[in-house]
Amino acid sequence: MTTLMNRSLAQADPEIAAVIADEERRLAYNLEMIASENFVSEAILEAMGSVLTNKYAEGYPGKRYYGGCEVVDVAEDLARNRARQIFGCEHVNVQPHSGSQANMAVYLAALNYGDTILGMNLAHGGHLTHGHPLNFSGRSYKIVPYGVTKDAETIDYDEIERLAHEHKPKLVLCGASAYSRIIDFERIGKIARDVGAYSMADVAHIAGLVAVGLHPSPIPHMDFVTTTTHKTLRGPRAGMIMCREQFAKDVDRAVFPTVQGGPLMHIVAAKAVCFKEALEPGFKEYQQQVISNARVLAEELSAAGFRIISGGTDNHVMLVDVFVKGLTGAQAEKALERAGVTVNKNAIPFDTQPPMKASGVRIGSPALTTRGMKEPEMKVIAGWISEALADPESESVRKSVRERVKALCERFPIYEARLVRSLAQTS
Ligand code: DSN
Repeated sequence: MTTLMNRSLAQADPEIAAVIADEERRLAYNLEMIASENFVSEAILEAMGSVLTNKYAEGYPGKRYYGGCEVVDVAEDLARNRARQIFGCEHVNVQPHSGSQANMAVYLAALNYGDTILGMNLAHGGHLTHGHPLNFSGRSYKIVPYGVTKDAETIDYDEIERLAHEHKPKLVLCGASAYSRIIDFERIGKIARDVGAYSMADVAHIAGLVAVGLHPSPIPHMDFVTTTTHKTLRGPRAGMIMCREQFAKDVDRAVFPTVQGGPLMHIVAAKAVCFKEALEPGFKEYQQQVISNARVLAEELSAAGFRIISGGTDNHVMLVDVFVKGLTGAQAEKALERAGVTVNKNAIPFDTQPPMKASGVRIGSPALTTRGMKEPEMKVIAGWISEALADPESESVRKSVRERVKALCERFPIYEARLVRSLAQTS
């Protein structure tokens, strides 16, 4: 007998089933090049869609406020132990629902409202939660922003040092959402120590590279390290905090009960799966390919006349100045979207355009690399980007690039079985 409890999604809610089928189709036939996005494995999707979503588990393994937590305790311990093994950190909290909540918990653990934070300016590639005036961080703390140099467009470490001595912040923050160069965590950690400040790195973008040693680790140099788990780390959409043992209790208390209530145990379990995948040899090969693909893309776009901020990339992301070709970032984003290439408009350092227009687009290689694309595909795609942006209003150019994008996507399928199933259910 069919009841409220045993129907398929297509039977229970055809509208949402159609949304999911549409999204599966969008992912399958477009080139996902948003630097902060990726595709999780089938195993991670399975963990996220599991019965663990039903469990309340406020507290931590062995010390919960609810009965019946003996099973989910195993999942959280697996996640914590694997994260420690990957990153070599002393303490880890795997409960933050997001990067934003991970950062909020660190601020609450380390600071009082009104304290001074030295953080990277969003307009120069920083993070929203590192002190943007409209974000809780900018509203709760006194923010002193630092940025990149005008000539090299790389982090101005001398400025950080000068500002740290001038403002005596209580926390020095680093980590970026649109920065393509290696970050010198050692130097920033030392600057923080020299002025008696705590230090924190948000490695959300580069966590996967750090996990396999392809970007220097912040762990030895920073008091706190936060990350999301869904970007290069390729796990579920969520956050995590690592810290020195001396801060463990304060961080745990800040996550629960200060910022969050019950953890999302299905997501915690999915993080454990993500970390297990990150410990496998294929994960390092994947990250190496992410970097190689980004490098080739940057070289090809540069050869096509675009300006790559800082001249290139050492990681998975690049910031491309499209204003040199007479387009705003918003126009470029739209033209590429219509041609089947998904990117986001992004301010470039010292941008002359307002944020909703911007002079650049941010492009990343993690998701395409997950599909199995390599250097030859990057060269072809760079050519298509250039073609689509050379004549952004042309319907024939858009159509021609769109068709080639679709054909390439068909050669590198993603979530194929899901797509076939949901198309069958919703057609
Ligand atoms: N919003 C995320 C990004 O796209 O990079 C993190 O700030």
